[in-house]
Amino acid sequence: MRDPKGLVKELFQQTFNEQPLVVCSPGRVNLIGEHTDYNMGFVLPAAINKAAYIAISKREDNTIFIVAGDLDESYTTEVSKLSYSDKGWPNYVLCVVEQLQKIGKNVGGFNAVISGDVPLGAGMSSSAALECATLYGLDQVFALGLERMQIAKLAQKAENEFVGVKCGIMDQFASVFGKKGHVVKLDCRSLEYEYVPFELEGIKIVLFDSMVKHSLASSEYNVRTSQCSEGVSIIQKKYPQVKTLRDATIEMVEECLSNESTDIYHRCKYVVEENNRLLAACEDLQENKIVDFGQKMYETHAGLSELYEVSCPELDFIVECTKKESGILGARMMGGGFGGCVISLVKEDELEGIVQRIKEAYFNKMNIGMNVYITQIEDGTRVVD
Ligand code: GAF
Repeated sequence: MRDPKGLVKELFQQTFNEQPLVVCSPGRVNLIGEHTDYNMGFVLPAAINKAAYIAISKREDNTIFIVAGDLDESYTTEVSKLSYSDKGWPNYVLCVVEQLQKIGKNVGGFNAVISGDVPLGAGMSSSAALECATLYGLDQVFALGLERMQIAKLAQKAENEFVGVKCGIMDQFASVFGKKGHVVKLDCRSLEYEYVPFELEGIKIVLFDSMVKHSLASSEYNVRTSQCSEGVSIIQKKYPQVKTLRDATIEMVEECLSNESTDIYHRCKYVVEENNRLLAACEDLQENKIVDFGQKMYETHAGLSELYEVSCPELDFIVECTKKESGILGARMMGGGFGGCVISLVKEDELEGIVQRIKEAYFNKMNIGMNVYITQIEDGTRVVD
């Protein structure tokens, strides 16, 4: 694959004969705290060294001219009459223009070239990355005066309304606020956050990409958000102070939900346990107990697979393979589920053999060639040279 930064820059110069502003916004990993964001709990993501790139400049008229660097395709529409495209890809740019218009930040016409190296559909938030890059680029060229938090929120709204997934704010937040060498402990209720150093001597964050994305992914995501709300409504009858699952305890879940539908009980139990697990995992990190941290990643996977039921045979198989490797400290499915990646913590000196064995086992079992990404934690949305 071509370096996406060089690609957008070069293609922009060739197409529009001028120098653009180039912005990148990364994909993310999440160490622990899955499906907790829309339940107002905590998450522990980080921005990584795979990102969406946009080369952008203002036009004098009202035309939006977008080029997809990787597809050799382009799309034009008018700012005053935004029309979405059947091609799909231009819409990730247009949906944030629409969000800006809704809050009275009217942008004029612009030229843009987009590309990126965040694998699509692998659960590393490629769409959030592109939406955040576009918002940041528009903010810069039209001097809109947006704050980073506003960018993350607008991108989340675009995803909710345009893509139709009632996602929380984790992905957009991580992309915008990421910091090199750190994970972000984000409280999704108050939006207060703390950078926690995450540079573990001799350990790499490795993603094993299952290369599958089952079609259930977005519909089941919205089912999970509703099941959590239903659980909250039941708990509230006895405990009116519980506004979201963040406010519920395990005891409340047992008392109010264990005789309700098994699905609701299991979903809520997982979320409350996961939030507690994340808080304990952060203490592990502080005390440098990385083995305990890794163990909690395995517990998260079990919860996501058995209680939250968002895993799939491919992800479960990869996690089982990781358990056979003494050089892997912890692993679990990452993101919304039903495909995408398994995130793991791997000892660097055993990395090569481990990757080879897991790839081979996965191919033998599933007949699928897997991609493996060795990630680095980078800064969030930024202008690049
Ligand atoms: C997806 C969503 F976009 C996030 O908001 C989050 O809920 C995640 O799934 C699960 O933790 O990435």
